[in-house]
Amino acid sequence: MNYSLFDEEDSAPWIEELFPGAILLHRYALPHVKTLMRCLDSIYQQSPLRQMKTPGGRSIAVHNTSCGEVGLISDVRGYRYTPLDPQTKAKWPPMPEKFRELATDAAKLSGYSNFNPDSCLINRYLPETKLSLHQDKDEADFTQPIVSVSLGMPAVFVFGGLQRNDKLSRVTLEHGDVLVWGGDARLLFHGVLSVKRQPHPLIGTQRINLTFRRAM
Ligand code: MD6
Ligand code: FE
Repeated sequence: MNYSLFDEEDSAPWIEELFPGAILLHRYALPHVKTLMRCLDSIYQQSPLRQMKTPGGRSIAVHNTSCGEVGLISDVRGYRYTPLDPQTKAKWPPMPEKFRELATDAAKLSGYSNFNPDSCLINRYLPETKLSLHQDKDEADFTQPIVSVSLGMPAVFVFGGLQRNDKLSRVTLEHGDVLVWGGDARLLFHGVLSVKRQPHPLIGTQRINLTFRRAM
């Protein structure tokens, strides 16, 4: 019996439309995971993961950093994109070409042929970490989608409508899944339920989410 037949890198991708404009490319990033992780190591050395403060002054549970021309930050003055990392006071690390390629290829496959990201937000979830329901509306151009890459432990992504209290649907985002979030879905409320401890053989006891955006 050759168990390597079941090597994760071999599982074929498939496409699912969750909502008009929201396309889930199952396992699409699997062939690129090792490269992505190497790039992340180098980004962390330049701009480490950290916990930012909400405008209300509380620590955000998710650790984050950014790469690209601008990065998303949060502090007492609110959420915004900045060209400098407030912690290092230097530019954010450049977006690796491999990151950009993966994001624009996924967007193209989903019908967004002109996606041109200038920012990638990197979120790290440890067990019991969640992300509250929100809309992504700090970007300049809502005709550009957001491309989201999930790595490591699975998480339940919830999404609703244009009002915070609209009915919610759930979908599990697994290691290697790419979610393209554009068109009529671009401004839907969404969040991530508390992540369960389910250590991943390659990524460990964490979930990493990359969101590529056209911010400016
Ligand atoms: C996450 N993702 O998956 C959080 N936002 O950890 C997001 O908040 C998100 O996946 C906009 C578009 C796609 C996303
Ligand atoms: Fe979001």
